[in-house]
Amino acid sequence: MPDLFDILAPADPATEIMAEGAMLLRGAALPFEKDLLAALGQITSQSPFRHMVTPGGFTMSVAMTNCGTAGWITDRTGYRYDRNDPETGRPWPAMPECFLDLAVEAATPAGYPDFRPDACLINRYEPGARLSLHQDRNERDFANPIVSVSLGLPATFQFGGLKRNDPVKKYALRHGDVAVWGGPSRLFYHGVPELKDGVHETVGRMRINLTFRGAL
Ligand code: MD6
Ligand code: FE
Repeated sequence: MPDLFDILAPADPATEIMAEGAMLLRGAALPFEKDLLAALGQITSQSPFRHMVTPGGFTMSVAMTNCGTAGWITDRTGYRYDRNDPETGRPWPAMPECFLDLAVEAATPAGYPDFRPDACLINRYEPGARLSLHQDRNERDFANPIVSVSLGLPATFQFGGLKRNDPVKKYALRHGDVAVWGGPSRLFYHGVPELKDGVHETVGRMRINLTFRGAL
């Protein structure tokens, strides 16, 4: 028989609500850690991390690659999804099964059981790298959420609102945390301030972020 505390408490103590439609699942990627890191090595041996250039001409401090049917890219002509890696001229590496399994397993309790990502943008932060406040709006259908997996060094996640100037909340994202993000908060501004230096015992001197999207 549940007591009053069980009824009032969140269903899972490892779950935090960031906003309507946005949820943080602490440690949800930990059971997948070994498989994810092995698959990541396979991906980056085919499509290595690279520092892309923004349409404004700035080289990003975060290094990126992709897997899946489409990959997110930026160059002097703009931001977009492309089926091919512009560095190799070949299709992006396929989405590994463990990536897809984790994305579906995280999206389901967050309220998006039908999410099937076709793209995964992979971000590598070395100490000092940052991602300024932005919206994710290059995807075709905003009905799809984004599933975002943190591995390696911890980072601060800034999470604002629909307007660039809306106040931001801050969340510490640690190894294994998964943020699922959609519905009314799908277009909220967010960013990652400068990564602090450190060494993670399995990932090393970096943070890796996997963001799964429905791009096409
Ligand atoms: C990062 N993430 O965590 C960058 N975008 O390194 C993102 O830009 C992001 O985490 C959309 C939804 C979730 C995210
Ligand atoms: Fe983003």
